[in-house]
Amino acid sequence: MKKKIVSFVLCTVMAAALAGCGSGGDGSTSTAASGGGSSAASSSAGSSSSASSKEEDTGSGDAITVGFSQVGAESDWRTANSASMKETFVEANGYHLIFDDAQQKQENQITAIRNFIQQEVDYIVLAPVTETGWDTVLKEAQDADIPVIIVDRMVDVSDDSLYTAWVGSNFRAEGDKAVTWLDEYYKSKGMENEEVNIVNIQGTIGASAQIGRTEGLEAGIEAHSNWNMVAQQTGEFTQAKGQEVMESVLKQHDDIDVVYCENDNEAFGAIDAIEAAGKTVGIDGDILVVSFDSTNAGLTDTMSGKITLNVECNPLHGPRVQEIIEKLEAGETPDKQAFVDEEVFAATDVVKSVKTDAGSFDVTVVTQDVLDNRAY
Ligand code: GYE
Repeated sequence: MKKKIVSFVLCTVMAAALAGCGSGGDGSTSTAASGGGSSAASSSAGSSSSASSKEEDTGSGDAITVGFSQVGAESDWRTANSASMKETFVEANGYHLIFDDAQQKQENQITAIRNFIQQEVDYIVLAPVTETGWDTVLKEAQDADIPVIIVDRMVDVSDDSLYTAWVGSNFRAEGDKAVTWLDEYYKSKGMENEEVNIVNIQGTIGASAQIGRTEGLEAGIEAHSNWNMVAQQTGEFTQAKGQEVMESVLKQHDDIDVVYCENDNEAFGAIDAIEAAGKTVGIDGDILVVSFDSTNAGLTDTMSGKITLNVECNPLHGPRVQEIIEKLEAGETPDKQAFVDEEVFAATDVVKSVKTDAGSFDVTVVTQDVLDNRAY
C-alpha cells in the first residue's frame, strides 16, 4: 500500500497520538538503513519497515507498492523478464507488485499507468512497447508525485524529468555486434567481396530494440556495397509472425544468404519457414540465421547450429529495478540511464571477438556447459 494512504489512515485513526503526521513524500522520505549499494534482497524489506515507522506493520500494509506495466508476453525474453520482476517484487522482500500485461498495446499501458496513479502506488515501472507517446501520461504520474522507472525499452519524451531512471540494453550496440561479426565472418572465409542478400525481420516497429538493431544492420549495409537488403518487414517479435514473414519472403526471393531476426522467437519461426521450403540453415547450409536475446531456447538452437550468431539481450531486470528503488528509498540519486553488460554467442569460433563503438566483445561458442549455466 502507498505510504500516503498509510499516513492518512494513521492520521485519522490515531490523530490524538500523532502530532506531526504530514502528507509524507514519495519514497524519498524513508530513512533507509541500507546504503543502497548492494542488491541484497532483504535490505529493501528492512528499509521499508523502518520507513513507515509506526507499529501495525502487518503484511502488505507496510510494503512498497510497485505498479509494473509490462509490454505483453510475446517472446521467451519477455517471459523471463516478467518472471524476474515477479520474483523480485515479492512480499518477502518488502514489496507489493501490481502486474499489468498490456498485450503489446500502448493504450493498455496508458490505462494501466492511470490505474496505478489512482491506486497511489509508490513507484510506477514501465516497460514501454514503443518509444513515443508517453508525455501526457508520464506528466500525470509526475503531477501525482509518483516516481517512474523505465525498464528495457526507452521512452522518447520532451522532458527527461518525466522519468526518474532507466535501465536496459544498448540496442544499437547489439546491432553493431551482429554486423561486425558478419563482416569478420565473411572476411575469415575470404568471401568479403561476394554479394550478400539479407532479409531483416524486424521487431515491433518503434520499439527501442527494433530501432537499435535495425539501425545497426542498415549502417552495416551502407558500409558494404556488396550487402543488399532484399526484404525488411516486422515480425513483431513473435514466432508466428516471424514464420509468416519468412514464408512470404521465400516465395519472392530464391537467393537469400542471411536472415537477420531481431529476436529468438522470430528466428524460430524463420527457421521453420526455411526448412519447410526445403532449404537448410547454418554455416554449411543455404541461409545464415542471426538472432538476438540468447534465451535458453535460442542458445539451444545456436548450439545445434541452426542459429549461427546470437547476440545477448539480458532480461533479468528485476534486481536492477529493485536497486534503483532502494537508492530512492535511501534518498540517493540513481543513474539516470544504465546499460546492462551483454555478450555474444555463436555456433562457431571462426570469429573470436567483435569490436564495436561500445567496446570489444569475446564471442562464446555455445556448449552444453554454457546452456546449463544459463539463468533464462
Ligand atoms: O529482444 C524481444 C522482446 O525489448 C529487449 O522485446 C526487448 C525485446 C526482446 O519481445 O524478444
